Amino acid sequence: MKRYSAFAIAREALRYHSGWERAWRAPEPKAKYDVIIVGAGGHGLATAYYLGKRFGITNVAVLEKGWLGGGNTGRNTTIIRSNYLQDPSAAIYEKSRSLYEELSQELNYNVMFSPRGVIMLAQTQHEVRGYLRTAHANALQDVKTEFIGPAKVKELVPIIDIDGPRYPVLGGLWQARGGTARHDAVAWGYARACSAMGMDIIQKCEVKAIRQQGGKVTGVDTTKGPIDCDQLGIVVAGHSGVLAEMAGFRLPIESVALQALVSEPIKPCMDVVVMANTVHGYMSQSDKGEMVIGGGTDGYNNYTQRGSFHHIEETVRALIETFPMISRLKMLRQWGGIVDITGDRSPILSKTPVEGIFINCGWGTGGFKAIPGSGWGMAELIAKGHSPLTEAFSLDRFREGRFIDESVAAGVAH
Ligand code: FAD
Ligand code: PYC
Repeated sequence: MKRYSAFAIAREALRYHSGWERAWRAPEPKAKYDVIIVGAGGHGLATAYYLGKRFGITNVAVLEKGWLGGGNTGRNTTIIRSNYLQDPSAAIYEKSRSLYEELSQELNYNVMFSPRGVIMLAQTQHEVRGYLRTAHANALQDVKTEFIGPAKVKELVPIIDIDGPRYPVLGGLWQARGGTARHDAVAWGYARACSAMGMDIIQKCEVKAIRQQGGKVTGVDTTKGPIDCDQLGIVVAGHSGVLAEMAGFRLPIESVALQALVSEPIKPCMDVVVMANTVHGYMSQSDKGEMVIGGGTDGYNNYTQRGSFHHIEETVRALIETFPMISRLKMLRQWGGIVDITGDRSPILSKTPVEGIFINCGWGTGGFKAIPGSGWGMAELIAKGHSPLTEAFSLDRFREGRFIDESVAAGVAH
């Protein structure tokens, strides 16, 4: 893989950009791999990357039914933060946030990590108490957050209406090193690095069945034919239940649509990320100037990558209460993704009842921020059979009642 650098740009400028190579290869599948990962979203690609990088396991295929990054990874509002409540969550989300700090250098690919700061607004007394509790927990976990008052919120976000008609801003949970990154670039950067290690990323290759013998996985049947493997990672977000059914077990998970929209581009007006969880909206401004807006999940299970219409109206109406200026903006595009939600709003990173099959899912409305940390831990789980980062997130917790309740930190209305 040729390194991207200022020197490379200058060199290619002089030879009419004829020397750039494909970012990743487009191979046909081999008959067998040591590890197959199903799903070329951020989590699947990061898992493959750290398998190679940390454990030298490179006979790996990542199978993707569509195009890589075309699932939730390329559809989210890119918010990165680690202000969760419980210790196992703080560990994996903060590991992830810290990996984001260096990810562009690590992958030699600009993922445009922008630690511009994230505020979760407190607009009810209940939220004030919840976020104060989180700030105290984060202090013990060495996650840098603080509870700030309304004056400081106004200073950070001049366009906000602190005295909103229904829900005045009472303060907020502020994480100064939270922020955003370019979602496609995260997938593309990991894909390029995986391909450079010799891994095969195979797009338009849908897994249709999972084969096993004597309780152990032996391979998958795909739209490009059968492929054998010793180990299988299922990393398919909203389709996790479908793949689990192929393997013969059930997951405590629901799939629903979550949607987002962007406005026309405007001049810079807000240089932090704001989540207003009581009124069900969150907003940041993209580098192009568009206001990036998201709302709550659909109230019923579905597999549409669109979301229900009334949500657009509700999200915009809610945000206008807190940001009156957006009432004058035209909205340009809207889309949805299928998110995989567990009862305790925490992910599942786990072995499964089938030997050799591992599952990484349940990131729900909040897994973009977790991509590097999840890949780091999941690779260790597959390579070594256990990982301190993933231990608490095993499937057993649902049987044993060890829930990791993150319904406040999840932030998005479910
Ligand atoms: P995906 O990116 O969905 O990848 C799974 C892949 O599996 C897909 O590409 C799919 O095509 C493939 N697949 C499925 N079935 C098969 C099969 N049978 N064979 C082969 N391939 C298959 N998180 C945040 O942290 N911050 C946010 O601001 C944020 N905002 C969001 C806003 C929206 C509108 C949405 C929808 C989500 C948001 N999220 C956010 C959540 C985040 O996007 C997801 O948690 C994360 O992207 C999940 O990544 P993934 O790799 O697990 O899944
Ligand atoms: O998890 O921070 C988050 C988030 C914001 C919008 C959707 N998810």
